[in-house]
Amino acid sequence: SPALVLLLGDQLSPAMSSLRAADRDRDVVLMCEVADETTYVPHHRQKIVFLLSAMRHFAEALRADGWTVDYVRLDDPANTGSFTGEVGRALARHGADRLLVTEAGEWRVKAMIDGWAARFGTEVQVLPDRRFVCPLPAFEDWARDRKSLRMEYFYREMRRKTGLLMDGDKPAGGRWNFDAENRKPLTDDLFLPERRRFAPDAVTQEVIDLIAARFPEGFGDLEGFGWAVTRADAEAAFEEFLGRALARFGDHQDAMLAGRPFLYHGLISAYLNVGLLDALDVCRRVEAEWRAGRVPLNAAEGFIRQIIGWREYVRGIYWLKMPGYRDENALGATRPLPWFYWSGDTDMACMAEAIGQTRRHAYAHHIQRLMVTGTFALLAGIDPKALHEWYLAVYIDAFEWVELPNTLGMSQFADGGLLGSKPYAASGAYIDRMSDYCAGCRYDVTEKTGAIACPFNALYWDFLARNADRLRGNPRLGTVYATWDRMAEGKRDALRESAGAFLDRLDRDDAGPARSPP
Ligand code: FAD
Ligand code: DLZ
Ligand code: SF4
Repeated sequence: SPALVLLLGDQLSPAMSSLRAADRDRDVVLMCEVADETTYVPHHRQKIVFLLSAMRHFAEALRADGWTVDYVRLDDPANTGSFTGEVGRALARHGADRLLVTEAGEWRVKAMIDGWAARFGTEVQVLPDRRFVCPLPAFEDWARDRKSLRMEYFYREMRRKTGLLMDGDKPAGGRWNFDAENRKPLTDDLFLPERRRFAPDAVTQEVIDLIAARFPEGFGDLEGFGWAVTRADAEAAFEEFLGRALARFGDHQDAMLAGRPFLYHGLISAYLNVGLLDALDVCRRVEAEWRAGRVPLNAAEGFIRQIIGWREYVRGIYWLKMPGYRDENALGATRPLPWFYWSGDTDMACMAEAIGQTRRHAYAHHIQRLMVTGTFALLAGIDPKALHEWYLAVYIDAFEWVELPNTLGMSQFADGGLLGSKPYAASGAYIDRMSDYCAGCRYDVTEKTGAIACPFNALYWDFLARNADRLRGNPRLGTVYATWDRMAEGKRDALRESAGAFLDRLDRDDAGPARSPP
């Protein structure tokens, strides 16, 4: 009898270990669109369309390659709506006595899979996900007995292991990290590459219609969907990035410009995360651009560090620390997520830009996520779990293994400093330095208190004062606490009053008729 090969929606690569272990002439591949996966957070509708359309295209590619694919559609009347229900039905349908699956990317799904052998009385073979440079057991070895799990040291090991940007056993250019060169702001008159939009084909259009009908009030625009949904198009998108944007990626990695959502970023996280692009391959091609003299080293190094450094590292942290990790709340933050995170309706120009483009494109680049929506939530004391569910919902690339450590750890310091050595707290001055947002804002970034003062300014000091017991001992915050202590008492009071008034207004605006996520 055949084995059933379950292929999850973020496993769309012919290199999956489950496919490698299967027999194309005998076994059946199961792919299923299930209601539970489309609703465990209120996903951006473009994210659902991207996943389902990429799944449908990949199923066709597998069939063309000789596989038997059993594909269950979301609107199939017999669809039970869950992975467990669909695996149960398919095992019976095919008389399969064995299930093959590559390990899931999310704890929630892993927990389901762990229950299947007993539930179905079937052999369940869970295979490692080989799409990553660092296997999970190797990460555990690295983390064991280490007091501090800093990304930088992990990254150097990954450089040595892959040989990327290495000259013998030395880092190319004599340094591991060129981040100090990557903090240049941008001006609007610089050349900005146009980014290609992939117009929906008939398959994608059918999914768009399905999702529009099913989630009429769902979060996020559907018009303008332009993501690649096949390997070939994801390749084309990456080629375009190599040729037109990579050279400036490093210099302007942290910059932000109003009305320019993409700048010199890769726009490839979603493709990497679902298997349309391969992480190591992408890094090798970026290295080749540098070796050929077409892009500077700080661009190639910065990009490669994000992938073999941060991306691999956060995955390791996720599996090391789950399931307890998602409940951590080291700063005891409890404020509900403000409604404007969903609506975009706020008079803070930086927040309106970041949230507005998120609604339009299911995309914001790293500094917008970290230093705008993330920093605001940190300063305002937003419940990290509510914020986590927002980030998991709204971005095209959001899967819990990568999103949760970035949100809870890097951005909110809710893990007490496992990921970052200090909280990413900053006043409006940071945003003003790195963007052109403040010029178009009703608030004045240079004012510290009062009705027109930039809210980030007073919130910044209020955050430090509120969390002094927890943060004062942090050596990297020594000088800011010294500044706070030296401040005249009247000035300190005025800052805290200003912050208090802002937060009261925020709570009042949100206290109207009960609002739940779309
Ligand atoms: P580029 O700027 O072009 O970077 C290149 C690649 O590096 C990305 O495609 C991505 O694969 C990788 N990368 C960069 N930074 C990180 C990082 N911090 N962690 C892991 N990989 C990284 N990334 C996701 O893929 N999914 C998420 O759900 C996600 N949630 C985030 C939530 C918060 C609060 C923050 C601060 C960051 C989050 N990131 C997430 C990381 C990062 O913001 C995105 O990977 C990046 O913005 C994707 O756009 P890009 O492809 O244009 O990236
Ligand atoms: C995100 C998502 C969505 C929206 N829909 C599906 C789906 O219908 N079928 C599917 O197999 N996967 C979907 N996914 C991705 C899964 O949630 C993701 O593969 C797992 O959570 C990773 O463990
Ligand atoms: Fe954001 Fe403050 Fe600048 Fe307005 S003034 S855009 S709120 S940082």
